Amino acid sequence: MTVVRAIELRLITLPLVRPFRTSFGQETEKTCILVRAETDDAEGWAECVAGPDPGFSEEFNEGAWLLLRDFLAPALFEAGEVRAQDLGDVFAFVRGNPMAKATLMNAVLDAELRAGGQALAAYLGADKDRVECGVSVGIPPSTEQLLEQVGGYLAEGYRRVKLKIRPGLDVDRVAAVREANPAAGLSVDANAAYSLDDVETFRALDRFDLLMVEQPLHHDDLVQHAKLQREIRTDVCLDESIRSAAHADAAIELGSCRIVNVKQGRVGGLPEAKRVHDACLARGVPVWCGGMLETGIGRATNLALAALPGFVLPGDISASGRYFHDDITEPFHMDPDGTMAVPAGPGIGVEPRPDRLAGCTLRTEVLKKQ
Ligand code: SMG
Ligand code: MG
Repeated sequence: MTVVRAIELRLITLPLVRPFRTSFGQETEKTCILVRAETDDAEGWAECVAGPDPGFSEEFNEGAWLLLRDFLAPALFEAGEVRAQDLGDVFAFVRGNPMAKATLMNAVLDAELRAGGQALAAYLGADKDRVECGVSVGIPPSTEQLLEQVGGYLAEGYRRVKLKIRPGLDVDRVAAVREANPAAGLSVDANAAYSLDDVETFRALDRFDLLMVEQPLHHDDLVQHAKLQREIRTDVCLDESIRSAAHADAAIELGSCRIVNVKQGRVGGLPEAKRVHDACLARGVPVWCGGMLETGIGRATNLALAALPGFVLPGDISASGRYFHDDITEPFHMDPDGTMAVPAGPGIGVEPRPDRLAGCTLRTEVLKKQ
């Protein structure tokens, strides 16, 4: 148990190495909130996975900032002596907003683990010290650029390449990538851009031996996905639709997917992410760790999560250099065998570099316990 004395909110922005286009928008910078929690014993860091716009989910930076400042941080101060694992209850009076809740929870957990000298991966129950890396490729303007990017990533050693698709930029592009890379582990992610009227598109994708098709239909759907999964051979993987372990249970029960993408921010923090993992492991459903173009802070968190035993597929965990020329932490590197080391130091095992942090900060606000 510890008392949180202060919370620092910080909005940061870093240019991306290349624009990242999905079916719902494009990002050229990574702009996100970092939280630093100061307890009696230590300080902890966490990154909010929301972006500038409510495109992936209803959460976005400015909304998350207000929620953290006006509701979650005051509730945390009011709670007095806390453990990170109890914060789900402390924050239960706020409906939804899992990404904002996860951020504060993770910052307190990081402080707690640093004070106790325990690594996050060990705390979560990890059984590996390296994880398999995959890479997610945005939708580039041309097929030639797509082939060049995919070829480059495969040459670097990535064990799986995920192609973002949207209606009209799907079957032909996947065909070209498959033809050029017959043996590569390939998947696609539609970010909810299709409907059941598009079943022929997914039947056409069945030809390419994809590892999975991720979130093809509506972001809040389970029933239509179950219908689609019955119509196609490729495994459906759900991302946006899985917001809790209860959703994972329901999706498996309904047959909505055969694989689950776990993002701690999307499900409201590491404890719930572990429950999603446990639910899937118990039912023999493979999971993998999703990504939200995180800086080194969020990447360290993801690496610890991905080290749990049920994470049996390569995650959207790539080297820092795939996203940023100059990350805010020491950069994460991938070995040529396509794996990355899980941080072993206390907590998430990394901190922001102070000079770099100052250089990319747009705004800071410090909230103090009265
Ligand atoms: O972190 O490498 C990464 C990006 C992984 O494709 C990725 N994330 O739907 O899975 C997903 C998307 C959401 C990010 S939108 C900015
Ligand atoms: Mg996705």
